[in-house]
Amino acid sequence: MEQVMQEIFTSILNGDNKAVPLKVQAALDAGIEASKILNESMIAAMAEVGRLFEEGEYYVPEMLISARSMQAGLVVLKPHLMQANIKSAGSVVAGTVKGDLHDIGKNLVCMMLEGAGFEIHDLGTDVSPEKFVAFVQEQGADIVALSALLTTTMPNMKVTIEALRAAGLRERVKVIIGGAPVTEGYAQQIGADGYSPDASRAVSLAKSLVSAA
Ligand code: B1M
Repeated sequence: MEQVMQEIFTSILNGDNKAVPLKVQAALDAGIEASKILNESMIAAMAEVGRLFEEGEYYVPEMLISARSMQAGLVVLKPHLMQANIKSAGSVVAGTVKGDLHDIGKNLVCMMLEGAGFEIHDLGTDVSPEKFVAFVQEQGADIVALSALLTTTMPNMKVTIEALRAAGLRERVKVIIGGAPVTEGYAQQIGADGYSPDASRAVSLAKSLVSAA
């Protein structure tokens, strides 16, 4: 790994939210592609944070400060991840499902969709099925994008889809899901319209669903 990439990785592990944006900028200045910085340094660092947590070397506070430093780096990276796109590709209401506070992956998905021309309404984290339903009812959307990082909160994706159905809105929107524990099989099982393993493939998925509608 180039030295600056290694330094970003280490700064995220250390939760150094002053160093991370500076080093991300240095990597960009050195001509390293934004997607390479994201995947090979930043997302890789968060995976390592998860491993250290599993092994009992990191606790929740360490995970949290690493997450904050990752978010600080994403601020610098954002304009470089987004491609200019003038016409609206469709509207998306996004959120991390009820009970779940993880938002880095969801934020990345929103960022990439926005960059691809979608209009984004980000409801944040811990979003109840009722809140998604109310948004679709009041403002409408082409796509409902649900993220979950915990096996215990994944079932709330199903509950959200059922709430949309109960409100008579299911046929009006496409539902896409993702997040580390989520799989294609789970998406089929709960009746989602699509699953994406990462933020860039969420863009192609969203585009294909909107154009097929
Ligand atoms: Co927590 N956490 N966490 N955590 N956390 C995980 C998820 C965990 C795997 C760690 C571990 O044990 N190895 C584990 C879950 C175990 C499980 O359920 N199987 C875990 C746990 C247990 C917990 C707590 C329960 C810990 C506790 O309190 N004892 C607690 C739960 C709090 C809650 O939500 N109610 C908790 C808390 C936290 C923090 C708040 C400290 C912090 C989150 C801060 C934040 O997000 N603002 C945190 C963090 C940082 C992590 C890890 C280390 C990193 C997550 C991350 O940001 N990854 C994580 C370990 C890991 O994932 N390996 C872990 C980087 C991000 C870019 O990836 O979010 O996967 P990800 O997004 C990807 C794809 O999944 C996909 O695109 C993105 C990349 O392109 N994607 C989508 C995501 N959403 C999508 C939606 C789509 C499509 C694609 O369409 C709509």
